[in-house]
Amino acid sequence: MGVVPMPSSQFALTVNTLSCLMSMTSPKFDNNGRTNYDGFQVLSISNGSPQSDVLSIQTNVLQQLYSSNKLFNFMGEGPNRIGATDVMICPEQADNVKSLLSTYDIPFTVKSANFQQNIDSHEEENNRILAQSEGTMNWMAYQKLATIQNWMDSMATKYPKIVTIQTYGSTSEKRPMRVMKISATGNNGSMPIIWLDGGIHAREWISTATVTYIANEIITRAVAGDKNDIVNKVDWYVVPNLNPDGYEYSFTSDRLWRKTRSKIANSTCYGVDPNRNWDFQWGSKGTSDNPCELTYRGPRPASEPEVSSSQKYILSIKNRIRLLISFHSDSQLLLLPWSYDDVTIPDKNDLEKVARQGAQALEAVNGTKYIVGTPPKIIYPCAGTSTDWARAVANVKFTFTYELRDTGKDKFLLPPNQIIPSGKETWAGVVAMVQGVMDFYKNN
Ligand code: 0X9
Ligand code: ZN
Repeated sequence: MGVVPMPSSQFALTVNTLSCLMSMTSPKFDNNGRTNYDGFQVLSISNGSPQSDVLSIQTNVLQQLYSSNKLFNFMGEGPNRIGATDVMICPEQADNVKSLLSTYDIPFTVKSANFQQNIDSHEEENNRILAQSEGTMNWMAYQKLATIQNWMDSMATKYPKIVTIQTYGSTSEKRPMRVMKISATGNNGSMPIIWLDGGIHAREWISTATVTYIANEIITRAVAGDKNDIVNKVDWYVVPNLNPDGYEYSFTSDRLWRKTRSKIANSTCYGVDPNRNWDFQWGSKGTSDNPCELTYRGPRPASEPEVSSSQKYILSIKNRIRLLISFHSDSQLLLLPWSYDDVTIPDKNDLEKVARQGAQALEAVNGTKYIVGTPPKIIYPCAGTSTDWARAVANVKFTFTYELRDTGKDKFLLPPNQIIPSGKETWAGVVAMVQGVMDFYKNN
């Protein structure tokens, strides 16, 4: 393929002159006040082969389009190093962007000609299944926040010796921050802790669904008197919704909402990326200072009550935490520190061994493949993440991030019939990781 030289300054001008009449930062609303993506297109832009000139030009073009933000909103968080990058374009700019990509020989396909239709059919399917269960918890569909909260309470009521719920903070919109503690030996505060959290990013519904699936597995086993070490030799601390305001908002108002819902001073935009807001390496690579962007880091480290209360709570139990896993989607990755920059941790081999055991056990269930590595190497650097903070500040040696299903087909609109298969395989992956970590501490 012919290599088109990259006229950077000239190109920047081209990008700046493009804009959406209704930009992503002031989106359209339907009659019910919900954000509407009618006519928005999704393009899937192939990433080419690493090292090729085409890739660097493409990365450059994408980077500039991305930082001009008003143009379109990435379905992901920016150019990925793997697979394809999905971008969303407002109707007014679709032709312009497509011809720009063609000019630079960047291959793309139109993945959706009207993204609102994809959202609508995903929602109709989920609502149809939800209607059959009338607010009772199950893993056939993505559950509303209230259903998840009620389920947590009902587990604690039913199995008070095993399950306890603690509220450790409250959100910008005054929702409780809640952790479910599961302890087969009775929550006496002496066992090593496995920490799992989901829903940091609101729209990544499969993360919350998978985390509750796993919690349910543990409870079921504990109730049945399972004698396995993963039930009896550890306590599980599970936060299904680390960003409850955002989760609720993604159900009621904007299916693609990612951030918290805090009000930002001097801005019309809301919310902070809670996975850029933790107080370690805050504000460095892969973070934005623009409140209207998806990766807005916030006005200061741990500005979000969701993050500051989680930090405080994790610090209060840090000496017992042996393994901390944050769940996101998508791309099927199992990530280890550091994410803030391409810096190698000294005990990389220990973490990689555990991650590989996890990925292998996960794959053995349904054949689903996960890539193990660090964010800067396989996706992009990003600073202020939960798992970097837990490792650096809370001194937890084993911290990991799962990017769950899929590899790009449906992304955040993952069909509900994948919740159980995802739950089953991820549970197997987590069990293998807990065993790996327990083996490590037995021998060290
Ligand atoms: O950008 C992110 O925050 C994560 N990807 S996502 O598509 N779910 O938004 C990647 C974060 C990876 N790193 C750590 N959490 N440490
Ligand atoms: Zn995420």
